[in-house]
Amino acid sequence: KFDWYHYFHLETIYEWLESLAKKYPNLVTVLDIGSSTQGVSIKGVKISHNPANKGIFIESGIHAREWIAPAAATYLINQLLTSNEDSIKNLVKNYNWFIFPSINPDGYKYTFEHDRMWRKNRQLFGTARGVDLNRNYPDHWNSTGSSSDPTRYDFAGPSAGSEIETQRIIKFIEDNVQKEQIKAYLALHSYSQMIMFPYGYTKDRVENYDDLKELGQQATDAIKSLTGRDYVSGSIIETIYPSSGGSMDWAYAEHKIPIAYTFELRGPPDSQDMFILPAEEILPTSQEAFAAIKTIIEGATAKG
Ligand code: 0X9
Ligand code: ZN
Repeated sequence: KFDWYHYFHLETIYEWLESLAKKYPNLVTVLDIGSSTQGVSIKGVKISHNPANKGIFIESGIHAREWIAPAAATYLINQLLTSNEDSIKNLVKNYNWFIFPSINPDGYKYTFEHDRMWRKNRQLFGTARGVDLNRNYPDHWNSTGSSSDPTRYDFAGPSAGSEIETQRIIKFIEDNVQKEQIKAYLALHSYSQMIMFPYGYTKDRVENYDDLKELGQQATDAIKSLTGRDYVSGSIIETIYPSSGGSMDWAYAEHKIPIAYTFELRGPPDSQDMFILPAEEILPTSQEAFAAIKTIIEGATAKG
């Protein structure tokens, strides 16, 4: 039994993905892009109706403690597969979706078993552990908003792309970006209620800044009318803070994937632990994420 009223262990999420492939054999394939540092598979699904369609790649859970992100990714998968709304059916008809709910499986498991507030992967560095995988990508690596200190939460790793989890994603994108015509790279995080686009490392504006800003604004408007929540849209550096080595910056810069967004979903109303979102908020937060993604993809489709 799977739902959007509880947070689930990695194994349960993976069992659910497998059950979808059985239930929708002509539409859903489970993808296993290889194992993590500690030998756990990084799994996702491909939802494809027509091999010739353009692709949309979605990662979540790069930060282990942001539990709402994998939950919202599973909600997206479920909407795409079960909705009777024409506009949602069209999203499946017109695009191939590659959705990976937890691209840091070791970290995610660790937050269930040992430390709810763990963020990084579980690689060992002497007595310290963990690389912030969202600082490890080979684009302006460790230039700003990251650290060379393995004890810190924003440790960029010993070198660019050093981590197995990073290498798995890089290889998947490299192998598939042309073949699958991947046009969008979306990353799910929490908490700040933001819809962000490149870059994180510089204030220089990307070439399609105006389009990304406009689509981001439309997405925040969609959320506002759905749940009344205020989200803010802009580039990473102008909304949240400078940071380098993020996956989305890499996908945009290295592979020219033009539609690139990082979503910061909800945190709790007031708490010391902003990553601990009450389970009652999984559904509305996932609905917000879905509305934003739908708005962005439909808007990008209209722009051509
Ligand atoms: O610090 C981060 O990685 C993200 N914020 S979080 O609270 N979820 O940790 C936002 C920054 C995203 N930066 C890049 N993609 N470069
Ligand atoms: Zn995050």
